[in-house]
Amino acid sequence: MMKRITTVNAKEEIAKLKNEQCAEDDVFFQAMEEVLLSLLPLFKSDEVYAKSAKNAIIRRLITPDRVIKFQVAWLDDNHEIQVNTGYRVQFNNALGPYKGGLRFHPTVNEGILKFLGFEQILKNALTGLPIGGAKGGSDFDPKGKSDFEVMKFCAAFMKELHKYIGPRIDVPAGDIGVGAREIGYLFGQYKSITSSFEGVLTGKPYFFGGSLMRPEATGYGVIYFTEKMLELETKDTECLKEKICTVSGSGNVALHAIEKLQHLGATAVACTDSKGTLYDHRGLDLELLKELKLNRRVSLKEYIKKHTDAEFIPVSDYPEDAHAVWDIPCYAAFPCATQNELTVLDAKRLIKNGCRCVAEGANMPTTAEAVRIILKSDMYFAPAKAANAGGVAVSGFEMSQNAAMQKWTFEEVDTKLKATMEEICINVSETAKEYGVEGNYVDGANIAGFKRVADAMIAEGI
Ligand code: NDP
Ligand code: 2IT
Repeated sequence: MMKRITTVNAKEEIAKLKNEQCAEDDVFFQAMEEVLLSLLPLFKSDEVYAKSAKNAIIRRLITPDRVIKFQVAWLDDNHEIQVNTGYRVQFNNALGPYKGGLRFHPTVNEGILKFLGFEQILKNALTGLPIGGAKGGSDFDPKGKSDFEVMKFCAAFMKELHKYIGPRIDVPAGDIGVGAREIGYLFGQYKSITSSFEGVLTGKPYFFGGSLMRPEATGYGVIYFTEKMLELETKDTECLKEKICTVSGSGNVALHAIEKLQHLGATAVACTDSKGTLYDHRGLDLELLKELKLNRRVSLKEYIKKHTDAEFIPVSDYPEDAHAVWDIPCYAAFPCATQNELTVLDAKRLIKNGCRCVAEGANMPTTAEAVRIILKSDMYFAPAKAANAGGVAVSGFEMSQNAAMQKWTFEEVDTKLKATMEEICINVSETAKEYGVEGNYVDGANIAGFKRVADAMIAEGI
Protein backbone atom coordinates (compact mmCIF):
# COMPACT_ATOMS: atom_id res chain seq x y z
CA MET A 1 0.00 0.00 0.00
CA MET A 2 1.24 3.48 -0.80
CA LYS A 3 2.79 5.18 2.24
CA ARG A 4 1.28 8.62 2.78
CA ILE A 5 2.93 11.58 4.40
CA THR A 6 0.84 12.48 7.39
CA THR A 7 1.50 14.40 10.56
CA VAL A 8 2.57 11.10 12.11
CA ASN A 9 5.05 10.30 9.30
CA ALA A 10 6.65 13.74 9.54
CA LYS A 11 7.01 13.42 13.31
CA GLU A 12 8.51 9.91 12.88
CA GLU A 13 10.98 11.38 10.41
CA ILE A 14 12.02 14.01 12.97
CA ALA A 15 12.43 11.37 15.70
CA LYS A 16 14.54 9.19 13.38
CA LEU A 17 16.73 12.17 12.55
CA LYS A 18 17.17 13.04 16.21
CA ASN A 19 18.64 9.57 16.81
CA GLU A 20 20.99 9.91 13.89
CA GLN A 21 22.32 13.38 14.53
CA CYS A 22 25.83 14.07 15.85
CA ALA A 23 26.82 17.24 17.74
CA GLU A 24 28.07 19.00 14.59
CA ASP A 25 24.65 18.46 13.06
CA ASP A 26 22.77 20.47 15.73
CA VAL A 27 22.20 23.45 13.47
CA PHE A 28 21.35 21.22 10.50
CA PHE A 29 18.76 19.47 12.62
CA GLN A 30 17.37 22.81 13.83
CA ALA A 31 16.87 23.93 10.20
CA MET A 32 15.27 20.61 9.16
CA GLU A 33 12.95 20.43 12.14
CA GLU A 34 11.60 23.90 11.43
CA VAL A 35 10.89 22.97 7.81
CA LEU A 36 9.28 19.60 8.60
CA LEU A 37 7.02 21.13 11.26
CA SER A 38 6.05 23.91 8.83
CA LEU A 39 5.02 21.32 6.24
CA LEU A 40 2.40 19.71 8.48
CA PRO A 41 -0.44 21.99 7.27
CA LEU A 42 0.52 21.09 3.68
CA PHE A 43 0.54 17.34 4.35
CA LYS A 44 -2.78 17.60 6.17
CA SER A 45 -4.63 19.44 3.45
CA ASP A 46 -3.03 18.73 0.09
CA GLU A 47 -3.63 15.28 -1.40
CA VAL A 48 -1.04 15.83 -4.12
CA TYR A 49 1.76 15.73 -1.57
CA ALA A 50 0.73 12.28 -0.40
CA LYS A 51 2.83 11.40 -3.43
CA SER A 52 5.87 12.93 -1.80
CA ALA A 53 6.03 9.99 0.61
CA LYS A 54 5.86 7.49 -2.27
CA ASN A 55 8.75 9.30 -3.86
CA ALA A 56 10.69 9.53 -0.57
CA ILE A 57 10.85 13.27 -1.13
CA ILE A 58 11.51 14.18 2.50
CA ARG A 59 14.35 11.65 2.87
CA ARG A 60 15.89 12.78 -0.43
CA LEU A 61 15.46 16.45 0.42
CA ILE A 62 17.26 16.19 3.76
CA THR A 63 20.11 14.05 2.40
CA PRO A 64 22.75 15.95 0.43
CA ASP A 65 23.43 14.57 -3.04
CA ARG A 66 27.10 14.62 -2.03
CA VAL A 67 29.44 16.11 0.57
CA ILE A 68 32.87 16.85 -0.82
CA LYS A 69 35.59 17.28 1.82
CA PHE A 70 39.20 18.01 0.98
CA GLN A 71 42.54 19.11 2.34
CA VAL A 72 43.71 22.66 1.61
CA ALA A 73 47.47 23.04 2.11
CA TRP A 74 48.91 26.51 1.50
CA LEU A 75 52.11 28.46 2.16
CA ASP A 76 51.91 31.40 4.61
CA ASP A 77 54.08 34.55 4.54
CA ASN A 78 56.66 32.85 6.80
CA HIS A 79 57.00 30.02 4.26
CA GLU A 80 55.31 27.63 6.68
CA ILE A 81 52.77 25.15 5.30
CA GLN A 82 49.29 25.63 6.78
CA VAL A 83 46.55 23.03 6.45
CA ASN A 84 42.79 23.69 6.47
CA THR A 85 39.75 21.64 5.53
CA GLY A 86 37.61 22.58 2.50
CA TYR A 87 34.04 21.48 1.79
CA ARG A 88 31.34 21.67 -0.84
CA VAL A 89 27.93 20.29 0.08
CA GLN A 90 25.99 19.76 -3.16
CA PHE A 91 22.55 19.35 -1.71
CA ASN A 92 19.88 19.28 -4.38
CA ASN A 93 19.79 20.16 -8.09
CA ALA A 94 16.15 19.43 -8.91
CA LEU A 95 15.56 23.03 -10.04
CA GLY A 96 18.90 23.88 -11.62
CA PRO A 97 22.67 23.84 -11.08
CA TYR A 98 23.79 23.67 -7.44
CA LYS A 99 24.06 27.26 -6.17
CA GLY A 100 25.14 28.80 -2.87
CA GLY A 101 27.90 30.63 -1.09
CA LEU A 102 31.28 29.75 0.36
CA ARG A 103 31.98 30.60 4.01
CA PHE A 104 35.53 31.08 5.33
CA HIS A 105 35.36 31.17 9.13
CA PRO A 106 37.11 29.17 11.89
CA THR A 107 33.75 27.75 13.07
CA VAL A 108 32.97 26.12 9.70
CA ASN A 109 32.30 22.37 9.84
CA GLU A 110 30.22 19.87 7.89
CA GLY A 111 27.11 20.38 10.06
CA ILE A 112 27.06 24.16 9.54
CA LEU A 113 27.45 23.73 5.78
CA LYS A 114 24.69 21.11 5.69
CA PHE A 115 22.34 23.51 7.50
CA LEU A 116 23.24 26.32 5.11
CA GLY A 117 22.98 24.08 2.02
CA PHE A 118 19.59 22.75 3.11
CA GLU A 119 18.22 26.28 3.69
CA GLN A 120 19.62 27.30 0.32
CA ILE A 121 17.49 24.70 -1.55
CA LEU A 122 14.21 26.26 -0.41
CA LYS A 123 15.51 29.84 -0.56
CA ASN A 124 16.63 29.40 -4.15
CA ALA A 125 13.29 27.81 -4.99
CA LEU A 126 11.50 30.88 -3.60
CA THR A 127 13.37 33.17 -6.02
CA GLY A 128 11.60 31.40 -8.91
CA LEU A 129 14.95 31.06 -10.70
CA PRO A 130 16.31 27.76 -12.08
CA ILE A 131 18.90 27.14 -9.34
CA GLY A 132 19.48 24.25 -6.94
CA GLY A 133 20.96 24.40 -3.43
CA ALA A 134 24.55 24.03 -2.17
CA LYS A 135 27.01 25.55 0.29
CA GLY A 136 30.73 25.27 0.88
CA GLY A 137 33.67 26.80 2.60
CA SER A 138 36.52 26.21 4.97
CA ASP A 139 37.65 26.62 8.58
CA PHE A 140 40.27 29.08 7.22
CA ASP A 141 40.13 32.44 9.04
CA PRO A 142 40.85 35.37 6.69
CA LYS A 143 41.19 37.69 9.71
CA GLY A 144 44.75 38.83 10.32
CA LYS A 145 45.98 37.29 7.05
CA SER A 146 47.81 39.34 4.42
CA ASP A 147 46.26 39.75 0.95
CA PHE A 148 48.95 37.43 -0.34
CA GLU A 149 48.04 34.73 2.18
CA VAL A 150 44.34 35.03 1.28
CA MET A 151 45.33 34.66 -2.39
CA LYS A 152 47.46 31.58 -1.65
CA PHE A 153 44.66 30.01 0.35
CA CYS A 154 42.04 30.72 -2.34
CA ALA A 155 44.32 29.23 -5.01
CA ALA A 156 44.87 26.07 -2.92
CA PHE A 157 41.12 25.79 -2.22
CA MET A 158 40.25 26.09 -5.91
CA LYS A 159 42.95 23.56 -6.86
CA GLU A 160 40.54 20.94 -5.51
CA LEU A 161 37.14 22.63 -5.87
CA HIS A 162 37.47 23.22 -9.63
CA LYS A 163 36.88 19.50 -10.25
CA TYR A 164 33.33 19.73 -8.96
CA ILE A 165 31.98 23.07 -10.28
CA GLY A 166 30.94 24.62 -13.60
CA PRO A 167 28.41 27.15 -14.92
CA ARG A 168 25.85 24.36 -15.51
CA ILE A 169 26.98 22.16 -12.60
CA ASP A 170 27.59 24.19 -9.45
CA VAL A 171 28.12 27.95 -9.12
CA PRO A 172 29.55 29.09 -5.74
CA ALA A 173 29.43 32.69 -4.45
CA GLY A 174 30.33 34.57 -1.24
CA ASP A 175 29.14 34.30 2.36
CA ILE A 176 30.82 35.15 5.70
CA GLY A 177 34.52 35.85 5.08
CA VAL A 178 34.16 35.61 1.30
CA GLY A 179 33.65 38.87 -0.61
CA ALA A 180 34.77 40.28 -3.96
CA ARG A 181 38.48 39.93 -3.06
CA GLU A 182 38.20 36.19 -2.35
CA ILE A 183 35.87 35.56 -5.33
CA GLY A 184 38.43 37.35 -7.56
CA TYR A 185 41.28 35.09 -6.39
CA LEU A 186 39.12 31.96 -6.67
CA PHE A 187 38.03 32.94 -10.19
CA GLY A 188 41.63 33.66 -11.25
CA GLN A 189 42.76 30.22 -10.11
CA TYR A 190 39.80 28.47 -11.80
CA LYS A 191 40.69 30.28 -15.03
CA SER A 192 44.38 29.31 -14.76
CA ILE A 193 43.63 25.64 -14.17
CA THR A 194 40.92 25.24 -16.80
CA SER A 195 41.91 27.95 -19.33
CA SER A 196 38.23 28.74 -19.36
CA PHE A 197 36.71 32.17 -18.74
CA GLU A 198 33.17 31.36 -17.69
CA GLY A 199 30.57 32.29 -15.10
CA VAL A 200 31.58 29.65 -12.60
CA LEU A 201 31.33 31.96 -9.58
CA THR A 202 29.01 34.88 -8.81
CA GLY A 203 29.85 37.99 -6.82
CA LYS A 204 32.77 38.66 -9.14
CA PRO A 205 34.15 42.20 -9.33
CA TYR A 206 32.24 44.16 -11.98
CA PHE A 207 35.07 44.61 -14.46
CA PHE A 208 35.43 40.88 -15.17
CA GLY A 209 31.87 39.66 -15.24
CA GLY A 210 30.28 40.60 -11.91
CA SER A 211 26.79 42.07 -11.75
CA LEU A 212 26.23 45.62 -10.62
CA MET A 213 24.37 45.61 -7.29
CA ARG A 214 25.47 42.10 -6.21
CA PRO A 215 27.27 43.59 -3.17
CA GLU A 216 24.14 45.54 -2.17
CA ALA A 217 21.64 42.82 -3.11
CA THR A 218 21.17 40.87 0.13
CA GLY A 219 20.96 43.92 2.41
CA TYR A 220 18.72 45.92 0.07
CA GLY A 221 16.60 42.82 -0.55
CA VAL A 222 15.94 42.32 3.18
CA ILE A 223 14.60 45.85 3.44
CA TYR A 224 12.50 45.55 0.25
CA PHE A 225 10.99 42.34 1.67
CA THR A 226 10.31 43.94 5.07
CA GLU A 227 8.70 47.01 3.50
CA LYS A 228 6.37 44.78 1.48
CA MET A 229 5.54 42.53 4.45
CA LEU A 230 4.71 45.56 6.62
CA GLU A 231 2.62 47.02 3.80
CA LEU A 232 0.65 43.75 3.45
CA GLU A 233 0.15 43.44 7.19
CA THR A 234 -0.53 47.08 8.15
CA LYS A 235 -1.61 48.70 4.83
CA ASP A 236 0.97 51.43 5.54
CA THR A 237 3.31 51.87 2.54
CA GLU A 238 5.93 53.81 4.50
CA CYS A 239 6.19 51.79 7.67
CA LEU A 240 9.93 52.18 8.08
CA LYS A 241 10.08 55.94 7.53
CA GLU A 242 11.43 57.82 10.58
CA LYS A 243 11.58 54.59 12.59
CA ILE A 244 14.47 53.57 14.87
CA CYS A 245 16.07 50.31 13.69
CA THR A 246 18.82 48.05 15.01
CA VAL A 247 21.01 45.73 12.94
CA SER A 248 23.49 43.04 13.93
CA GLY A 249 26.69 42.45 11.98
CA SER A 250 28.71 45.03 10.09
CA GLY A 251 29.62 43.03 7.02
CA ASN A 252 28.23 42.90 3.52
CA VAL A 253 24.60 42.20 4.47
CA ALA A 254 24.38 44.47 7.54
CA LEU A 255 25.97 47.55 5.96
CA HIS A 256 23.76 47.43 2.88
CA ALA A 257 20.66 46.88 5.01
CA ILE A 258 21.64 50.01 6.96
CA GLU A 259 22.18 51.87 3.66
CA LYS A 260 18.69 50.99 2.36
CA LEU A 261 17.11 51.86 5.73
CA GLN A 262 18.72 55.27 5.44
CA HIS A 263 17.39 55.67 1.87
CA LEU A 264 13.89 55.05 3.26
CA GLY A 265 14.27 57.65 6.00
CA ALA A 266 14.70 55.21 8.89
CA THR A 267 17.40 55.71 11.54
CA ALA A 268 19.67 52.74 12.15
CA VAL A 269 21.25 53.31 15.56
CA ALA A 270 23.16 50.11 16.26
CA CYS A 271 25.23 47.37 14.62
CA THR A 272 27.66 44.74 15.88
CA ASP A 273 30.78 42.74 15.13
CA SER A 274 32.21 39.69 16.86
CA LYS A 275 33.67 41.92 19.60
CA GLY A 276 30.57 43.89 20.58
CA THR A 277 27.72 46.31 19.87
CA LEU A 278 28.08 49.87 18.58
CA TYR A 279 25.28 52.26 19.59
CA ASP A 280 25.04 55.74 18.11
CA HIS A 281 21.71 57.24 19.16
CA ARG A 282 21.92 59.97 16.47
CA GLY A 283 22.11 57.39 13.69
CA LEU A 284 25.10 55.43 12.38
CA ASP A 285 27.76 57.13 10.22
CA LEU A 286 27.66 54.64 7.32
CA GLU A 287 30.62 56.10 5.45
CA LEU A 288 32.83 55.58 8.50
CA LEU A 289 31.47 52.06 9.04
CA LYS A 290 32.32 51.11 5.44
CA GLU A 291 35.82 52.51 5.85
CA LEU A 292 36.38 50.56 9.09
CA LYS A 293 34.76 47.23 8.19
CA LEU A 294 35.03 46.89 4.39
CA ASN A 295 38.29 48.75 3.68
CA ARG A 296 40.39 48.61 6.84
CA ARG A 297 38.82 45.42 8.31
CA VAL A 298 39.23 46.65 11.93
CA SER A 299 37.03 46.51 15.04
CA LEU A 300 33.89 48.65 15.37
CA LYS A 301 35.47 50.06 18.53
CA GLU A 302 37.47 52.40 16.26
CA TYR A 303 34.19 54.23 15.48
CA ILE A 304 34.08 55.93 18.87
CA LYS A 305 37.45 57.60 18.22
CA LYS A 306 35.60 59.89 15.78
CA HIS A 307 32.13 59.88 17.35
CA THR A 308 32.99 60.19 21.02
CA ASP A 309 29.40 60.18 22.26
CA ALA A 310 28.67 56.82 20.57
CA GLU A 311 28.99 53.76 22.77
CA PHE A 312 30.80 50.44 22.21
CA ILE A 313 29.48 47.64 24.44
CA PRO A 314 31.86 44.64 24.49
CA VAL A 315 30.38 41.14 24.16
CA SER A 316 31.70 40.34 27.66
CA ASP A 317 29.34 42.95 29.24
CA TYR A 318 26.38 40.67 28.49
CA PRO A 319 25.62 37.06 29.47
CA GLU A 320 26.48 34.48 26.79
CA ASP A 321 22.82 34.00 25.83
CA ALA A 322 21.91 37.69 25.41
CA HIS A 323 23.13 40.51 23.18
CA ALA A 324 23.30 44.25 23.81
CA VAL A 325 22.05 45.08 20.32
CA TRP A 326 18.63 43.52 21.01
CA ASP A 327 18.33 45.45 24.28
CA ILE A 328 18.08 48.79 22.45
CA PRO A 329 14.49 49.99 21.93
CA CYS A 330 13.59 49.95 18.23
CA TYR A 331 10.68 49.60 15.81
CA ALA A 332 12.40 46.92 13.71
CA ALA A 333 15.36 44.60 14.38
CA PHE A 334 17.49 43.09 11.59
CA PRO A 335 19.81 40.23 12.61
CA CYS A 336 22.42 40.20 9.81
CA ALA A 337 25.55 38.54 11.29
CA THR A 338 25.32 34.79 11.91
CA GLN A 339 23.20 31.83 13.08
CA ASN A 340 21.52 31.71 16.51
CA GLU A 341 22.46 35.26 17.47
CA LEU A 342 18.95 36.25 18.60
CA THR A 343 18.00 34.16 21.63
CA VAL A 344 14.98 33.70 23.88
CA LEU A 345 16.24 36.42 26.23
CA ASP A 346 16.79 38.75 23.28
CA ALA A 347 13.30 38.06 21.88
CA LYS A 348 11.72 38.78 25.26
CA ARG A 349 13.64 42.07 25.53
CA LEU A 350 12.58 43.11 22.03
CA ILE A 351 8.94 42.42 22.88
CA LYS A 352 9.21 44.24 26.22
CA ASN A 353 10.76 47.27 24.48
CA GLY A 354 7.89 47.48 21.97
CA CYS A 355 9.72 46.21 18.85
CA ARG A 356 7.19 45.51 16.06
CA CYS A 357 9.23 43.57 13.53
CA VAL A 358 12.16 41.17 13.19
CA ALA A 359 13.54 40.51 9.69
CA GLU A 360 16.37 38.01 9.21
CA GLY A 361 19.26 39.08 6.97
CA ALA A 362 21.59 36.34 8.22
CA ASN A 363 20.81 32.63 7.77
CA MET A 364 18.82 31.29 10.77
CA PRO A 365 19.94 34.07 13.14
CA THR A 366 16.98 33.49 15.48
CA THR A 367 17.01 30.39 17.70
CA ALA A 368 14.07 27.98 17.28
CA GLU A 369 12.57 28.87 20.67
CA ALA A 370 12.99 32.60 20.04
CA VAL A 371 11.11 32.20 16.71
CA ARG A 372 8.25 30.49 18.56
CA ILE A 373 8.10 33.36 21.09
CA ILE A 374 8.11 35.99 18.36
CA LEU A 375 5.41 34.21 16.35
CA LYS A 376 3.20 34.06 19.44
CA SER A 377 3.67 37.80 20.04
CA ASP A 378 2.14 40.52 17.89
CA MET A 379 5.47 41.17 16.11
CA TYR A 380 5.88 40.65 12.35
CA PHE A 381 8.59 38.10 11.51
CA ALA A 382 10.38 37.79 8.14
CA PRO A 383 12.28 34.47 7.95
CA ALA A 384 15.74 34.30 6.40
CA LYS A 385 15.06 31.99 3.48
CA ALA A 386 12.56 34.51 2.11
CA ALA A 387 13.93 37.81 3.41
CA ASN A 388 17.60 37.32 2.45
CA ALA A 389 16.97 35.69 -0.94
CA GLY A 390 17.94 38.92 -2.74
CA GLY A 391 21.64 37.98 -2.71
CA VAL A 392 21.20 34.70 -4.51
CA ALA A 393 18.56 36.24 -6.80
CA VAL A 394 21.10 38.78 -8.06
CA SER A 395 23.63 35.93 -8.31
CA GLY A 396 21.07 34.32 -10.65
CA PHE A 397 20.94 37.59 -12.60
CA GLU A 398 24.75 37.53 -12.81
CA MET A 399 24.55 34.01 -14.29
CA SER A 400 22.08 35.29 -16.90
CA GLN A 401 24.30 38.25 -17.79
CA ASN A 402 27.37 36.00 -18.10
CA ALA A 403 25.56 33.46 -20.26
CA ALA A 404 24.25 36.20 -22.58
CA MET A 405 27.52 38.22 -22.54
CA GLN A 406 25.54 41.22 -21.31
CA LYS A 407 25.84 43.93 -18.67
CA TRP A 408 22.71 45.25 -17.01
CA THR A 409 22.61 48.74 -15.46
CA PHE A 410 22.35 49.34 -11.72
CA GLU A 411 18.76 50.55 -12.17
CA GLU A 412 17.79 47.43 -14.16
CA VAL A 413 19.15 45.09 -11.50
CA ASP A 414 17.64 47.12 -8.66
CA THR A 415 14.21 47.12 -10.32
CA LYS A 416 14.37 43.35 -10.87
CA LEU A 417 15.59 42.77 -7.29
CA LYS A 418 12.76 44.84 -5.78
CA ALA A 419 10.19 43.05 -7.96
CA THR A 420 11.62 39.65 -6.98
CA MET A 421 11.52 40.44 -3.24
CA GLU A 422 7.94 41.69 -3.50
CA GLU A 423 6.89 38.59 -5.46
CA ILE A 424 8.51 36.32 -2.86
CA CYS A 425 6.74 38.21 -0.07
CA ILE A 426 3.32 37.98 -1.74
CA ASN A 427 3.84 34.28 -2.57
CA VAL A 428 4.83 33.50 1.03
CA SER A 429 1.93 35.49 2.48
CA GLU A 430 -0.63 33.90 0.13
CA THR A 431 0.73 30.39 0.70
CA ALA A 432 0.39 30.88 4.48
CA LYS A 433 -3.21 32.00 3.96
CA GLU A 434 -3.96 29.04 1.64
CA TYR A 435 -2.77 26.51 4.24
CA GLY A 436 -4.58 28.08 7.19
CA VAL A 437 -1.61 29.75 8.87
CA GLU A 438 -2.25 33.34 7.80
CA GLY A 439 0.45 35.79 8.88
CA ASN A 440 2.97 33.00 9.57
CA TYR A 441 5.73 33.79 7.05
CA VAL A 442 7.89 30.92 8.38
CA ASP A 443 5.36 28.27 7.38
CA GLY A 444 4.46 30.19 4.21
CA ALA A 445 8.09 30.29 3.05
CA ASN A 446 8.80 26.66 3.89
CA ILE A 447 5.65 25.39 2.17
CA ALA A 448 6.05 27.57 -0.95
CA GLY A 449 9.74 26.63 -1.37
CA PHE A 450 9.11 22.94 -0.68
CA LYS A 451 6.26 22.67 -3.17
CA ARG A 452 8.42 23.95 -6.01
CA VAL A 453 11.30 21.56 -5.24
CA ALA A 454 9.01 18.58 -4.53
CA ASP A 455 7.12 19.13 -7.80
CA ALA A 456 10.40 19.03 -9.73
CA MET A 457 11.70 15.97 -7.87
CA ILE A 458 8.47 14.05 -8.46
CA ALA A 459 8.42 15.01 -12.16
CA GLU A 460 12.09 14.04 -12.63
CA GLY A 461 11.77 10.61 -10.97
CA ILE A 462 14.90 8.99 -9.58
P1 NDP B 1 30.55 39.22 6.28
O1 NDP B 1 31.72 38.34 6.45
O2 NDP B 1 30.60 40.32 5.30
O3 NDP B 1 30.14 39.87 7.69
C1 NDP B 1 29.84 39.06 8.78
C2 NDP B 1 29.53 39.96 9.96
O4 NDP B 1 29.01 39.16 11.02
C3 NDP B 1 30.76 40.67 10.52
O5 NDP B 1 30.36 41.87 11.11
C4 NDP B 1 31.24 39.67 11.59
O6 NDP B 1 31.98 40.29 12.65
C5 NDP B 1 29.93 39.15 12.12
N1 NDP B 1 30.06 37.76 12.56
C6 NDP B 1 30.37 36.68 11.80
N2 NDP B 1 30.43 35.57 12.54
C7 NDP B 1 30.14 35.96 13.79
C8 NDP B 1 30.03 35.26 15.01
N3 NDP B 1 30.23 33.94 15.08
N4 NDP B 1 29.71 35.97 16.12
C9 NDP B 1 29.51 37.31 16.05
N5 NDP B 1 29.60 38.04 14.91
C10 NDP B 1 29.90 37.35 13.81
O7 NDP B 1 29.32 38.23 5.97
P2 NDP B 1 27.93 38.57 5.26
O8 NDP B 1 27.48 39.92 5.67
O9 NDP B 1 28.05 38.23 3.84
O10 NDP B 1 26.99 37.46 5.92
C11 NDP B 1 26.25 37.70 7.11
C12 NDP B 1 25.11 36.71 7.22
O11 NDP B 1 24.26 36.84 6.08
C13 NDP B 1 25.51 35.23 7.25
O12 NDP B 1 24.59 34.53 8.04
C14 NDP B 1 25.36 34.79 5.79
O13 NDP B 1 25.15 33.40 5.69
C15 NDP B 1 24.10 35.57 5.43
N6 NDP B 1 23.87 35.79 4.01
C16 NDP B 1 24.82 36.37 3.22
C17 NDP B 1 24.56 36.62 1.89
C18 NDP B 1 25.53 37.32 1.01
O14 NDP B 1 25.16 37.60 -0.13
N7 NDP B 1 26.72 37.66 1.47
C19 NDP B 1 23.28 36.20 1.28
C20 NDP B 1 22.31 35.68 2.21
C21 NDP B 1 22.63 35.47 3.52
P3 NDP B 1 33.59 40.51 12.50
O15 NDP B 1 33.76 41.65 11.55
O16 NDP B 1 34.06 40.80 13.88
O17 NDP B 1 34.09 39.20 11.97
O1 2IT C 1 23.18 32.49 1.87
C1 2IT C 1 23.15 32.94 0.70
O2 2IT C 1 22.10 33.02 0.05
C2 2IT C 1 24.41 33.38 0.09
N1 2IT C 1 25.43 33.36 0.76
C3 2IT C 1 24.44 33.82 -1.35
C4 2IT C 1 24.48 32.63 -2.26
C5 2IT C 1 24.72 32.95 -3.72
O3 2IT C 1 24.92 31.99 -4.47
O4 2IT C 1 24.72 34.12 -4.12
